[in-house]
Amino acid sequence: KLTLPPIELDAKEDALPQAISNHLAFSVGKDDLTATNHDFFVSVAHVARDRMVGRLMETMRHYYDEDAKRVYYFSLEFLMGRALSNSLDNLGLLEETKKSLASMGIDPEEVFDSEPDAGLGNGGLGRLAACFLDSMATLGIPGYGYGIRYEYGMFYQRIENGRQVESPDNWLRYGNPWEFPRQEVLYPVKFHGRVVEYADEKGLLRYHWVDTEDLMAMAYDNPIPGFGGETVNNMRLWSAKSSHEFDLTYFNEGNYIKAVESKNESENISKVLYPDDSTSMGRELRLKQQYFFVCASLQDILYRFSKFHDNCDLLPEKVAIQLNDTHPSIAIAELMRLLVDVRFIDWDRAWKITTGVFAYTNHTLMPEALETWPVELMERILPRHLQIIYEINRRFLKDVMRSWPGDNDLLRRVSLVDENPSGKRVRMAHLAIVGSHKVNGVAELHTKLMKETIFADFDRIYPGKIVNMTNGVTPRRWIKQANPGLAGLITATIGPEWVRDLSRLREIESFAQDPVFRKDFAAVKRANKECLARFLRDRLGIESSPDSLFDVQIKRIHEYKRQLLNVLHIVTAYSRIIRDPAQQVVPRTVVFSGKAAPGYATAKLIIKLINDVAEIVNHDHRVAGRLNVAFIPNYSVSNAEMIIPAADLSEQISTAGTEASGTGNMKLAMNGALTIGTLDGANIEIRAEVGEENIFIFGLTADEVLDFKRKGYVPRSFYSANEELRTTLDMIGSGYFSPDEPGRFRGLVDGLLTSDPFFLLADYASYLEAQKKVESVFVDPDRWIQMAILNVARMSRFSSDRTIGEYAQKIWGVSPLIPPSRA
Ligand code: DL6
Repeated sequence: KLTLPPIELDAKEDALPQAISNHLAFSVGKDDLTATNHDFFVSVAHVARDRMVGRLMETMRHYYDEDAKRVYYFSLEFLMGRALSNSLDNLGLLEETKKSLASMGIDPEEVFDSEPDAGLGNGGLGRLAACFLDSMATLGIPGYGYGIRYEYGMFYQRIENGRQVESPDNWLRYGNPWEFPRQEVLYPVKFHGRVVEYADEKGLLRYHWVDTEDLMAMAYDNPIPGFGGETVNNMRLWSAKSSHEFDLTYFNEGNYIKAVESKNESENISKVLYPDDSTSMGRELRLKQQYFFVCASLQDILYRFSKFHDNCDLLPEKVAIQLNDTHPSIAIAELMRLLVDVRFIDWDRAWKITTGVFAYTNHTLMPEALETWPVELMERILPRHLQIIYEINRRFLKDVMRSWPGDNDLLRRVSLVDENPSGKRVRMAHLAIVGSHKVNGVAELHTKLMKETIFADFDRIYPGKIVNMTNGVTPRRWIKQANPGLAGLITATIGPEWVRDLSRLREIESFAQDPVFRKDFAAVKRANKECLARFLRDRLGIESSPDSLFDVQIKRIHEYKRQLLNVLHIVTAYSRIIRDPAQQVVPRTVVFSGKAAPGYATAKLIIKLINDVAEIVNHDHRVAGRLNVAFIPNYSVSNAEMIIPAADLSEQISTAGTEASGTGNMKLAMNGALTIGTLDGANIEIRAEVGEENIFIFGLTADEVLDFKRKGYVPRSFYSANEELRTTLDMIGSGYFSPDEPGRFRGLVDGLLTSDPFFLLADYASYLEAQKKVESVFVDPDRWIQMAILNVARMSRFSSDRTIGEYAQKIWGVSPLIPPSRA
């Protein structure tokens, strides 16, 4: 038993400048003469981390003392963004820190802005994981994040000559003051090799995975403070380390490059995040990444479990693992391997344990995003896992056969192996469904469609297994931090409790009628718009009036999200102006931001089109500044935090039935933007909450889209029947916006006229109608503000605290556990 002085947990206000100054000297090695803003960021981050460590330890100790059931969120992506102001705010130190920095003559905003975003995710799925970590810590749920510490996160996007140019995101270049490297938390991970069968002493058949190529996974811990700082949870990210520094044979021959080659190769596994969230690329390195983090995480979890328990049957009582999409679903085969091959538990018992532990979240219905792995690839990289998957499949199909005798078509459809003539493939979603006790969609419509379409067979086989967990976002980051003006107004009006309990937001509903509150609300929005207008002017050279309607579409660039439909509206509005420049128009600033997957040519062409249209429209004197188009490069968490509070209109215009949920729609509405959207994803639930009179809905429903697909869709008929649509498409297709290369967008337009898989032409007229309605309301500022206030007041359902509460109760079977000293 050691006797150590207690850790000093609480900062005294006057101690902060001293602590910052100390870290500047002792952690960074600088003084005031040489320190940069980034040096101050590192110093303040260390101060914040110091305040978290004791609480982290206390939280972990409490989980041990209570032998708590833990939740492990397995995700290949955590899109955390910046951590400094979030951590300080959650610890209750933000204002004091700002004051301390200011008292030292340092601009706090510059310090916060010098933190690089932790962009370890593509978009919605990764950011959801980050919101969930915040909510688990805030609610006091024993939740751990497990993922990969990519050396390079989501690529950096520049726009050159209107086109997307990617460069690597070297976010760790200047180190990462938040993480604790755990050199001693190191697990072996095996690949390749072969499987040897042998009989144990009782004559039972056993399996050895031998002649493998091994590497090591090393842990980096990142504290996750909940709001109020009572609970500090942990996110553990793995980095690949070679199991041997260099090959001595080559080294001794003097061939130094060759000697470290294999080290470099194995460390490549955690090098870079795959920058595509819409297709499954089936690349070897990606499968290796998946297995790498899953294998290390399961060893870690079993190690923690085994400190207190030697009976693995108890695992489902103590461990819940949530699979964030199918990306980590190889974990199901790996846990079976650990139980059957390493712990010698018989198959049926092992299977009961495994299915009791895992649950799987599906995030997309798009067939091209559903992961499948070539059997040949899996056999080469994970030969034992392939055998296990075959055995899971054999038993599963036997059960199905018993209930549906003779239905061979059903067997073929639900099999874990797709017997494709071009090569067999393992269907990871099927593995995830069969190996989990619960499967969830992320919005009501999405879950319904999962049950009726892609997973209809499984819904029949396992009634009740597929459930809905509508997504949410954390109000700490997406209101309190991103929009301090609005947060301050809400707190001044109803008190501070809403930050932890978003249902309290309802209380501002009655203030929608209060002229003073309305004025204050409008002033907050105005200030945010001025700030964005300054950014557009200073960074992009675009002059936009804060009086104009700020119309925002910020998300990944994808055909199904229909940025192109937005462009059709812009071009129509533009051609209306140039036809009659003297007419009255509602001034509009249309803002786009988003990245295209580097290999997604059409999405990249859409970016080029947006920029080409912007170039012409913004400089046409007839427009006279009444219509502006801006593409903000490098969409990221930080950029979202700046854009969202300034938005008047939120574009959520995906083809009905394609967007699983959306979370940007929630962030924007919470910040008082009105939604123009289709009946897709969570838009439907947003409409139900805010009321249909406070949202602009248009377009085909998911059923109507299906109907069109069944009966045949002729996009050209919409072109022929609508003169404005014809003018718009002809302008784009004939090179009006691309005089240097008139045929640049011909293919894009022809695609719409001939196939239009996302029904832009079918929805064009009703989209324009909805936009007209938007303008008719916007010219009545009082009415607009009232609607915006009602949106904010009625968005409480979309807090990720509510979502996590539902997961905890209905899937994980865990409850909050606050350390006694902080309860
Ligand atoms: O569930 C989070 C988020 C949803 O809100 C989006 O609608 C959905 O597109 C997104 N999916 C992905 C990648 N999908 N896969 N695989 O980010 O998830």
